[in-house]
Amino acid sequence: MLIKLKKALDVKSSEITKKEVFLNRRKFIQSAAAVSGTALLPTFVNESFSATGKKFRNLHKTKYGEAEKLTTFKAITTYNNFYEFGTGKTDPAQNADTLKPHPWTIEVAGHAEKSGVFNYEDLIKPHRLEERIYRMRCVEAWSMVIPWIGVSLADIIKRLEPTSKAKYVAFETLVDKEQMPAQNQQILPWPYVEGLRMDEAMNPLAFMAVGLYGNYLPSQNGAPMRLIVPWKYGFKGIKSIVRINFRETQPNTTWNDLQANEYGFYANVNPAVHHPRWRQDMERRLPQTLFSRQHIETQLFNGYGEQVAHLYNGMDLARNF
Ligand SMILES: Nc1nc2c(c(=O)[nH]1)N[C@H]1C(S)=C(S)[C@@H](COP(=O)(O)O)O[C@H]1N2
Ligand SMILES: [Mo]
Repeated sequence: MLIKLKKALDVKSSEITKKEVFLNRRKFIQSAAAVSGTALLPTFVNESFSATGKKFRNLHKTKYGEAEKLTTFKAITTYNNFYEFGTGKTDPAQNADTLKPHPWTIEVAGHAEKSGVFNYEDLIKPHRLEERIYRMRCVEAWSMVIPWIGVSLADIIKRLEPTSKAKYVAFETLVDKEQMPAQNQQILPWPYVEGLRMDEAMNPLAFMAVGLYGNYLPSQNGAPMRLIVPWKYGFKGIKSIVRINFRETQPNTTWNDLQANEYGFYANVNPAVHHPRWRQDMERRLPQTLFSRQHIETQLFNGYGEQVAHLYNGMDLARNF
């Protein structure tokens, strides 16, 4: 049976008066301990993952993005979309210090052999830690080049052993009004949810980021772990993930639920398919200055077509946008 993780975590110590609440909390702690202690998770110790605020060590450099000019750390960490902390671009950097990314647990549910509640360290640690420089393109027509640290999403998924029934994988962000104050407002339906078709999730480019510029993810960028799908618009890159659910049917996604005619499930970067309210064939590469507007042409699949175009063979991308 899967534990209602959020219920247990939402309980403030001042509210733990009823025996029932106390027992639920105990149950959660025990089950989390049971999962993290079992043999299914190799207890491979990699100090580079210890959550002490130290820089990552043993980083595997990859070929991804070698020739790219990086966006500044300042722009990457002060111009954000993370509506759980407000809708303004500078709100996340100003407000996200209420997030407590350590300790962190992730519930794995649905059609997989290894379901249950995982500690963040147990989910991430067994995998090779890589640096990958990816171009990121927001649906609002700005873009950045970000040196992410993280692990291959396919590696994580393989270890969770999805069954043949798993055709999609869905992700959910934390819901906690104290850690994410803008969740007190009905800006979006919470939790923020996203998903991928299984073959998209297994593509070698799909990545679970845990850091950037050699350090842990700043909270405003989705600590402690967030999805990176560089050939899709930024909103697919769901932040601060607490749940991974292997499904037989296509999951709901936040922006598609909200405005289906503007935001599709696939959300592949496509200069030929415009958003109803603005064009998608150009983008502003951040940071912009007065002297350099940095307007550049948007590329199909954000320039990653060679690696991902085959996933959409035979699909009409203007219909499946
Ligand atoms: N939980 C959550 N994830 C989210 C969002 C959000 O509002 N909430 N915004 C998305 C959008 S629209 C973009 S462009 C990227 C921005 O990521 P960045 O701030 O790290 O550049 O995060 C995505 N992930
Ligand atoms: Mo976005």
